[in-house]
Formats: sequence, structure tokens, C-alpha cells
Amino acid sequence: MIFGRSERGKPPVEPVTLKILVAGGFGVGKTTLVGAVSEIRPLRTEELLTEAGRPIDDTNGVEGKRTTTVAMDFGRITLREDLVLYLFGTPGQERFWFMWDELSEGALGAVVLADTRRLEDCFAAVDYFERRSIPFLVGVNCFEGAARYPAEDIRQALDLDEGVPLVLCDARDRESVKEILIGVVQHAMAYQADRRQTVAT
Ligand SMILES: Nc1nc2c(ncn2[C@@H]2O[C@H](COP(=O)(O)OP(=O)(O)O)[C@@H](O)[C@H]2O)c(=O)[nH]1
Ligand SMILES: [Mg+2]
Repeated sequence: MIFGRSERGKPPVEPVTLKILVAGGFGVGKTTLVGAVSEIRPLRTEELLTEAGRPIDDTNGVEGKRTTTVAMDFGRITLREDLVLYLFGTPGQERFWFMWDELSEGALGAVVLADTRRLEDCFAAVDYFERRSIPFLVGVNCFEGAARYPAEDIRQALDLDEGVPLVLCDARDRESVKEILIGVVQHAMAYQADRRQTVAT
């Protein structure tokens, strides 16, 4: 490649790095979402679901799921040359709630994944981010065979504030996940600008 004079002299851009959390109930597609976009091999700690784990990890309605993430998913995506996101999947099981406060340290915002067949599984995540004023977006992961509901009905069922974006998605699809991530960054930026204005006036 031939570089012009101006490019040659340019120092490499130091990208802005932002931390985004990916939350939601067990089996909703968090590991899938991180894996669909990550440029680095997603770091995950998965364990085969054992007989012993069965009473705790409720797999009813999550057919075909044999592994469970015991710690967390971690991935990276470069949205633009100067903007890199680090994705942190929060552990879905209740016994890992103690990790959430540490994980959310320094987070710009969060994605709450929801499955309309088990909407109640993401109530806890929605509550968590609302209570801590962490801006979040709800991604409805559209599984085949799950009934489709109008976005407005899902918003109502989740009792979402008006400003919280809700987007239908496919956690397996890179473009769909990118759209979700751009959405959460935009929402979080607007949310923060709003807050600054409220403080200033
Ligand atoms: N049909 C369909 N299956 C999905 C989708 N997202 C995840 N899955 C499957 O659902 C199961 C649970 O996903 P996983 O990412 O492990 O859920 P996690 O517990 O939230 O990390 C896996 O078998 C995935 O392959 C989706 O958008 N559509
Ligand atoms: Mg997982």
C-alpha cells in the first residue's frame, strides 16, 4: 500500500476502549452473542451440566443446552478504528450475583438479553441496572419457535422506562449483534449527556 505524506507521519490512533456488560437469564444467548462478534477467541469457562448441577440450572425450555458458563464470557470488538468495545458476560445463575458489582465497575452500559418464553428471567438484570443507573438496552433474542410479540407488549411486561431501547435480535448473527452494541453505546452516550445537563442546571 502507498501512503501519502500526511498518513505516513500520523501517529497511530489510540482507540477509546469501552466496557459493555451482557446480562440476562440462563440460556438466553449471552455466550453466543459474545462469540458472534468477538475478534479474540472468547474467553469462557464452561462446564458440562452435570446431574449434580441439574436442580440448580433449570434447563426447562432451553433444549439442547449442555454446558453452562460458570464464570463469565469476555470478548473484544473494534467498532471503528478508534473505538473498541470489551464485552463482559455476566454470570446468569443466581449463585454468582456477588460478581456483578465488580464486573459493572467502569462499565459504560449494558445489554440485557431476553427470551420471550422466559421473560421473567431477565427481571433481575433489569432491576440491577435500573437501581444503579447503568444505562442499558434490551435485546430480545428471537429463538425459532418462540412466539413473536409486538415490542410495545414486551416493554410493558418488563415495565421499561420510556427511554430504554428495545431491539429484536439474533445472538448468533454478527451484524445483528453489532447493531445491538452500537445501540447500547449510543444510548449510554445520550444518557450520560443528559445526566451532565441535569447536574449543570
Ligand atoms: N435458535 C437460536 N438459538 C440460540 C440463539 N442464541 C443462542 N442460541 C442457543 O441457545 C443456547 C443457549 O445459548 P448460550 O449462549 O449458551 O446462553 P447463555 O447461558 O446466556 O450464555 C445455545 O444452545 C445456543 O446455541 C438464537 O438467537 N437463536
Ligand atoms: Mg453462557
